[in-house]
Amino acid sequence: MVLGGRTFRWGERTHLMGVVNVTPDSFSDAGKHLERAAAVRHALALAEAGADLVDIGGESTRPGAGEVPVQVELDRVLPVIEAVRAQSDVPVSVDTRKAAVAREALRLGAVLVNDVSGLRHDPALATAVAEAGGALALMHIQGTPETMQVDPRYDDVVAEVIERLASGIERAVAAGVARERLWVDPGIGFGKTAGHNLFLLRHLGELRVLGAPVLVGPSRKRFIGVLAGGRPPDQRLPGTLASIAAVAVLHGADVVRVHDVGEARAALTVADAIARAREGGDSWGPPRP
Ligand code: HH2
Repeated sequence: MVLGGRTFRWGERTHLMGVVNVTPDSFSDAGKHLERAAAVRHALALAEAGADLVDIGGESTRPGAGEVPVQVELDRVLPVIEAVRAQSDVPVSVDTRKAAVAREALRLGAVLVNDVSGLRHDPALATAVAEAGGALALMHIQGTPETMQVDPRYDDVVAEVIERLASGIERAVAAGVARERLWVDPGIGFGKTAGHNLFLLRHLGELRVLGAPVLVGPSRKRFIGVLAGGRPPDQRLPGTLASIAAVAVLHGADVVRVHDVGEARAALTVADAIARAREGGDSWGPPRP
């Protein structure tokens, strides 16, 4: 798939989406990049470190977070998108649930809209993407960020996530988004217990029935801190790298959304090579079937 002038060859390797939070309250890097220049510097550094695209967001969706007014979100993300587009050819995605923000971001050159509500928050978002000919990542969430971690329950987490993503795909296509420009994401940490997250990561490959590239974002999330005995977000890099390497070897993800791009790139180079190793030689080839 060609996105923002770059070709993404699915199956060849795990691609990297670098996280740029222009927010005062994100769970992992609160306020570090709220200032415009800092956010732009950070995005350019992620591109330099090997990000295949950078995901710029102006609303935290951490557990318990409330909604940010449209104008505030626009004021946070648009100048950053504009500056990154002017200074780099790295493709830009916008992390938003709102059609108004998506529309303006696409107008300024963003090529993908990353909607953590999977079109549940603002159905007009699909139309905005369709009109711009953009790509759309649909993420699964149970509930809303405000309440999602209260008591998440599923009978069959993998099947229910797939079913909801499938209905999101149909709604996006009905609104005019090209099917081949849709990505899916199981929404690690969005209305899920640690057990649900681990099971989804283990079974990520099953999302392939949806016929769309699979994006996943375990980076620095709470379940990693819990497994490591209660580490805070800034000490969750080793666990994050283990999670994306595991997913790469299991052939689960086409794109991983990470905060630490350079480290993730180094880890995935090894994990991708293991996943593609061929017997009796120094080479590795296409992924095993
Ligand atoms: N996770 C977060 C935000 N956006 N988008 C997708 N597609 N998948 C994810 O797993 C995902 C996402 C949460 O991480 P972060 O942006 O660092 O935190 P916050 O929402 O607090 O800004």
